[in-house]
Amino acid sequence: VTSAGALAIEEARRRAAEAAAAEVEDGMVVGLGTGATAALAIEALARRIAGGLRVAGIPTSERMAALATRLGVPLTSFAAHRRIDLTIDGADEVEIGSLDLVKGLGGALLREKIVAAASRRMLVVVDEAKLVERLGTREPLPVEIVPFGHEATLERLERAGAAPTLRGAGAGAPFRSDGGHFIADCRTGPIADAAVLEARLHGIVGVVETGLFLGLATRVVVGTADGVRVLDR
Ligand code: A5P
Repeated sequence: VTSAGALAIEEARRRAAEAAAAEVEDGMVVGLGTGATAALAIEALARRIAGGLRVAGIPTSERMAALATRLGVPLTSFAAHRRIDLTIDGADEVEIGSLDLVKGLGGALLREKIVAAASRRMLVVVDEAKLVERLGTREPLPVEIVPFGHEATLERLERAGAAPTLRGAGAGAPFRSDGGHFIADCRTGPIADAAVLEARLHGIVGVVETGLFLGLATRVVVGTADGVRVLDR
């Protein structure tokens, strides 16, 4: 991607992030997603808060908690709220027909999924390049696993046909999530039946969570070169 191309992608993502942040209403508890596009949504939300909007955010990562705090977005937690009114998060892949997602390239999939599952509505903010006909086409599927015994867990993933690579292992210490877990990036190829794969992966001991977000997104806001396209489930 050229720098002009990168700028165009950032602008498209910003359009999506701003359209999503415009859906936040006074008094809401808002789930704050993780990643570059979700960060743009937090920035847009911060501008609305500076203009008088009152909301409280539940962040999906330590990184986004720090960003929100720096921008003056008040934070809350599950200790105070079991339900979240609206979550705005990015995605690595969006399946056009189902609005099912692959998430977790940013390493925050576990908290993201807990927040999404507790949300009345989940708005997903992406640029057009994230749209796919079938999940697993463009990106590996991140699977969060427990460090203890991870060698055995990786073998089980391998035998399940998931072709896992331990994230960061080549660069010395493996990547660790906010929860202290490892992530296995699985080259699944196009996923014919995501629900079956989800059940199979959850059946493997040592697997904490997968990056498959099935039936969770209520709306996908796609930033384009000249505006936004809204996909509803
Ligand atoms: C974080 O764990 C991911 O699920 C992100 O939502 C995803 O990586 C999207 O991030 P970008 O907006 O940076 O592409």
